Amino acid sequence: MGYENLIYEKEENIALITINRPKVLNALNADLLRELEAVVEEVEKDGEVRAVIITGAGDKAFVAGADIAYMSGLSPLEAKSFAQLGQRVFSKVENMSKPVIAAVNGYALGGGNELAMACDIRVASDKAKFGQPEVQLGLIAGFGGTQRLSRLVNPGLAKEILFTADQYDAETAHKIGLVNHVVPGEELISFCKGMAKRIASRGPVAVRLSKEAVNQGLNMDLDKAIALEADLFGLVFTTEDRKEGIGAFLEKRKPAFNNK
Ligand code: DAK
Repeated sequence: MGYENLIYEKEENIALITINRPKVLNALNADLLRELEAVVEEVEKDGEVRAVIITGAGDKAFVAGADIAYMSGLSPLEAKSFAQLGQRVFSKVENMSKPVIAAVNGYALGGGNELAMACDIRVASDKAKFGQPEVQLGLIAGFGGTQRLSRLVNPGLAKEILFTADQYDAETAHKIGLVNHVVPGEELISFCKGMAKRIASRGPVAVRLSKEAVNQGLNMDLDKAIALEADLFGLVFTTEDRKEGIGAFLEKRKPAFNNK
């Protein structure tokens, strides 16, 4: 399928999705969100893809938030369905069976930070800036930000970020645990591709079940989450990939996983 607001590329078993509205710093409107939903569904169905990278077009922004001009024309009911659309799409990103890396190449504000937080792993360019400026517009975060932020960084920091609308540089975002790594801007995509390739070389079912264990476990009591891990551990023992991975180790060769 062709996309107008994003670029979809596939390099071997890595999918690269580039949010592409650079004139408005890749701000999110409903058309873009619908395309993001469609590409996520396309990637999810594609058995060849083992890892996904999401980034922004240009060197200035990952995503500078929801499109303020677009939002200004919405009725309350339209605003509700826009928030529901964003929440649905970001949940799809979060719950994809494949790992998703956000390559944060610049501003990640409001909905942009919320998109990055819906990804599994965040890597920032040293020029990236993070923040939730909604209160400056008289809004609150509408795409899951209040919840994902307070789970990722401590609740006090999340509240400070949400209440002040301050912008945070990449080093600070790293220090508080919002991003995993900070790399020079020109190395961002190659760094993320390197990580995606390492992930893609591991047992795909095991990677998928690891993601499921973390995501589902975070919403459970520890006892139930540990029980879920045991169930998934049992499940992974039924796979051909488990036989291949252990066999390859014992035979001192590289595993050739087949995602079964
Ligand atoms: N929306 C629309 N256009 C944007 C934009 C945005 N979020 N961010 C930037 N642009 C546009 C600018 O208007 C400008 O357009 P032209 O004037 O050239 O036509 C162009 O991109 C370049 O921006 P600047 O000229 O401003 O560039 P600077 O380098 O001077 O500044 C900046 C960069 C990122 C600091 C600045 O652009 C900025 O502050 N942008 C807005 C950041 C922001 O407040 N983002 C929105 C956060 S609120 C909800 C659903 C969702 C949400 C909430 C509720 N419900 C429906 C309930 C989420 C809301 C948000 O994400």
